[in-house]
Amino acid sequence: MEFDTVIHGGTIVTASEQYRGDLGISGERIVAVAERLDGGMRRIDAGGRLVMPGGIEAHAHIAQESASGIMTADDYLSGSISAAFGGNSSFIPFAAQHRGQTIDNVIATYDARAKTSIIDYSYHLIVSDPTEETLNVGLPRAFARGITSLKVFTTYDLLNIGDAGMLDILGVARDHGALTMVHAENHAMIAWMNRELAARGMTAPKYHAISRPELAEEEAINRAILLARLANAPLFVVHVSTEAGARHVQRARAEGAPIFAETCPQYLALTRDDLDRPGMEGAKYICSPPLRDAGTQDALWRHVQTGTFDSVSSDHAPYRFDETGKLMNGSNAPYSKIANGLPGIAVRLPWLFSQGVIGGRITPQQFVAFGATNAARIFGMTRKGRIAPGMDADIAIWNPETIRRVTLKDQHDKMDFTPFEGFELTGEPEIVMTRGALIVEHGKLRGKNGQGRFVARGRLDVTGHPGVPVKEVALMKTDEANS
Ligand code: DUC
Ligand code: ZN
Ligand code: ZN
Repeated sequence: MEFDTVIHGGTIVTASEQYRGDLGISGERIVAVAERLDGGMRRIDAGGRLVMPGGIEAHAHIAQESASGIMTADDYLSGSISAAFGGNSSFIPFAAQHRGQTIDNVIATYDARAKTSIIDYSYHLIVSDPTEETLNVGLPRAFARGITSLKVFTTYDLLNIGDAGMLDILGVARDHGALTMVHAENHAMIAWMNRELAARGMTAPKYHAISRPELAEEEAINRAILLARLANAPLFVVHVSTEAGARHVQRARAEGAPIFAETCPQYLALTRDDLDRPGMEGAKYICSPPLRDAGTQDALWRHVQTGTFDSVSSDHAPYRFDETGKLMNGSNAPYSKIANGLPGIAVRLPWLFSQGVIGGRITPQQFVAFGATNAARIFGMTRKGRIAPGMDADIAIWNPETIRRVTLKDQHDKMDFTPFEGFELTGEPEIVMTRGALIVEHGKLRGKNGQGRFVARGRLDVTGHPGVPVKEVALMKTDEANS
């Protein structure tokens, strides 16, 4: 067989194994994996390096207006370039519905914005207005188009859909094989803390972490899981930042419920002390849920290691440290008026490789699973996230030995800071491909504006997750069948 490209001499790493081998690529697909492959119009020598599936960034905010109207600094061109330099071959940013908007209109808006992406993409919807039209027309149409996941919020005045709205959405998603994702923090607890802090004049950035107690996440994750159980629907808990929240996920999974979850590098690498930097510097570290403490980091690492989390995502939410972003409400704004979110799409995988694999905390196989394979499976990217014949040739070749310090310039995004500045990282992606095309080669951008394609995603397969039947729902169904 003649190949367009052969990658030879590397160590192939998948989510389950690691072996010396060559890869043959024809057109956009991997067509052969063998101990040795000759030929190839182009031969890439991966000698001594790790040949892995290109990363899938399953949580990023790109060209997205927040509910209060702040636009992210990155658009699909800069966001995808930054993702590619970080070892990603595809990503799934959010397409956010604001109240009053139809889902068709939201998708049309993001289709126009995403045209410049250099890597393949899909969207998770954000649903903030679960009207009859949204539930019965907009969502089914989006699912049919292959947009098979959506995120809801239990907090923020303009996004919180309440328990009833969440049950409605869980039911519709379940009926269509789609996956509901949740940002879980208790709205009333946060509002109460905000009032208590304001009454004491405590408005500096460091109070952001105080205003969103760990209890607020614990309660809302528990509640979201129970609502999902009642609706007999799968649920993906995003950006878990607390040990207690992770425990709820762990327990539900052990009981067989189809509950999935992620954490993010910032919750493993940074702490609330970062919010207490001089002046307004702490504003750079405002994200929600907030940064916690060193003890929580250790606990979250244990949950990464023992399988509570399916992926480690960046939650790239790029708001610059100026009047277009963090300081939109002034250079002395109270924490409650500062945009929530940190950038990190380029640093996610290098950081996880360095701290996880080189640091001896996770295996290279787990790294591949957290960075690509699990997201492909859960979010229905059926041709991505694995190295096997027939899969898209989405490949990242990693040098496991390079040592670098994180700099803003190397992020290739439109930000004016990185919260990971100066971190020393070992290992980096040297070559990144999407569907057989080089997009990054030894620090040089090869990908072209618009080269990325929309990926229609499949339904979630919940085989192996028997669920936890709710007695009363079962009784209702029995009576219905007998009537
Ligand atoms: N949730 C996110 O997922 N990202 C940024 C802020 C937020 O509330
Ligand atoms: Zn969120
Ligand atoms: Zn996010």
